[in-house]
Amino acid sequence: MNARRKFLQNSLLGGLAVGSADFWAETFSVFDKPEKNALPVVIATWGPNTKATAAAWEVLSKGGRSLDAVEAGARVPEADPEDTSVGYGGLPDRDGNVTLDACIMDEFGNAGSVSFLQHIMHPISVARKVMEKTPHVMLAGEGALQFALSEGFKKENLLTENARKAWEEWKVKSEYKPKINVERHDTIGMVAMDAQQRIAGACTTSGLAFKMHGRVGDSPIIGAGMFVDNEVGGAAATGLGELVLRTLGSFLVVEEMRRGAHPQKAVETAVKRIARKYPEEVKENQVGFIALDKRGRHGAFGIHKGFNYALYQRGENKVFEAESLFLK
Ligand code: SD4
Repeated sequence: MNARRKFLQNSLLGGLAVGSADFWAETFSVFDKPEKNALPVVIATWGPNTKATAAAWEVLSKGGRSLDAVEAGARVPEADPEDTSVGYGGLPDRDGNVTLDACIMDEFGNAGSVSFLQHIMHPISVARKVMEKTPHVMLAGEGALQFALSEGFKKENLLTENARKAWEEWKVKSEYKPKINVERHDTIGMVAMDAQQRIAGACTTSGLAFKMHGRVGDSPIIGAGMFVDNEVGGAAATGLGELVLRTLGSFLVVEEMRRGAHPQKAVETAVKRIARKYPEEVKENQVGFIALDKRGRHGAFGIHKGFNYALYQRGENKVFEAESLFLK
């Protein structure tokens, strides 16, 4: 709905006091008009995900729907055995099980998610089925697996030889302490807006390497690992999920944009919130956010240097280094 129509509707409803701060925030934080040539657009966490943004662009450039684009994009690292943080080839938990988390949202605010899912290469597609075919938002563990099998997904061994070796090496000391530059945080979080200005998001991961069996991170939690509101924009997170879960980071980013913040300011606010609340934990842990607003503007920010992202817009698929809170 464009801003003027919404304004009229709200005036007719008469319930809001015109002129109050709330009224203006609700009505005019809706950025109806995209910037010049800003559509379509897709943004994803981490540089290697240019392959994923290219797959999403395939859909978007043909006039396709953003939901199909983010699903197609997320499936790329899920099937890539070289990607040790997502799907097939993902590093296992401390007992040697590859357990996967994913979520997806469409332009209507529908959401689907799976957590602690094993043996299925494409959790993002299972999450989409949860959204479209069940009355629920999230399925976990055995139940998610049963549902996937009933939908025709194949049961597979996702532990590659390389991942198994890495696990064997880790077992020698069995030390678990997530650290920047040790974990390869390359969970994919993705937000896309299509030519019809529909916004969708996806997030998929094998979670932290060598985590406790049963641990679920931020990535499948709507509002933590990813959030979309088609009136405003979308956001996704990567890094130490516990920090994002406690602050509901992606939701915070979208709400900041609703209040009128540029996506860059919104992601900075979310990172600063985490740093203020958990000053000790942020010294050694990374979190990064990406965001996209209704006008096609984007933002990205990390706690530490080293967070990068892929952006496909105006026909160009590029990797950018994000700025960070700590400069070293
Ligand atoms: C998690 N946020 O499970 C994810 C980890 C991550 O690349 O980003 N890994 O906490």
